[in-house]
Amino acid sequence: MSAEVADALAAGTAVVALESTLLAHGLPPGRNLEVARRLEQTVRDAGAVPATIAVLDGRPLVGLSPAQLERVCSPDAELDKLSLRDLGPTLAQGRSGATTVASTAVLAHTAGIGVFATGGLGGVHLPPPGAACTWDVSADLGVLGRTPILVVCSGMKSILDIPATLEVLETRSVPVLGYGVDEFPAFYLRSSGLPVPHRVDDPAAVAAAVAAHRHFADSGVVLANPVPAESEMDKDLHDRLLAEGLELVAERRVHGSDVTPVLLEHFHTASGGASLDANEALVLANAALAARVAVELAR
Ligand code: PSU
Ligand code: MN
Repeated sequence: MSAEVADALAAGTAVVALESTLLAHGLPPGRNLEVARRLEQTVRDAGAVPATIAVLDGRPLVGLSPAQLERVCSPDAELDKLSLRDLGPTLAQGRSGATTVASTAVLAHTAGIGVFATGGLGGVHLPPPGAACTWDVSADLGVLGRTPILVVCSGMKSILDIPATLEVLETRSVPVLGYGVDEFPAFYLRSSGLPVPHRVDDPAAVAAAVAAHRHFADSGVVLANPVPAESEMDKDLHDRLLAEGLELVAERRVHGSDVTPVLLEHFHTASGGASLDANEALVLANAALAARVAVELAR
């Protein structure tokens, strides 16, 4: 743990965990460092301490120095994408990697952090054309079922089967809250057309729901915050790029942990920057909201 994060936790100050896969594998080099710095600043501006999480040279780090943040965002770092299953082998072998929602949630909780901001949750993948079922279900869901942490996100990525993912979250007893909305968001789009199970309208209401849930269960809570309206992608463009992206994944036989980065990359290169703007705007909004909720919870 960085000294700053350790001091904040000891003093009971609000802390917000941030993940590194969205930086290293979800955004292009250059832009990622800018976003990483703005995310940390956004958390500070709202009165909380940011704790970006990654693994460098076999050490799990909670809270990065400016140089470590640069390394995570550098194209030369060639960081692995670490889900929870990869953490043990990577630490034991002294390797480096960026952490997903699953591994970040566990490291954050182990450190004593209860709030975490990201872009989009992993979930149940849509089968590429021609495939019936790939069994590609993100480890994010299993981890949220047994890790008491609040994840602030813009729903799950729209490249996923959203109704199926919501069903799995229900099975795992993970409460899903919609922030100021009645319809569940879909990452690049403000609505998936599906209703949110519970609507909340301010940070205090979120904190109250999280605290009440804690009396009964050790599962996580999802707070779904839609992309700001001015940064939402055009729905037709979105649907076209998604169909193309799924074809591409099937043609190139991409599978496993490469699917999400390949689909996001296709959106970013083929949308003329629109998906990048949306992705950046939504993670920043989620970091700001996470910090406000963390401040409420720390009261
Ligand atoms: N949010 C983003 N971009 C991302 C991710 C989230 O805006 O790249 C990452 C998270 O780390 C999440 C991962 O855990 O995508 C999901 O990967 P998979 O589908 O392989 O589980
Ligand atoms: Mn997967």
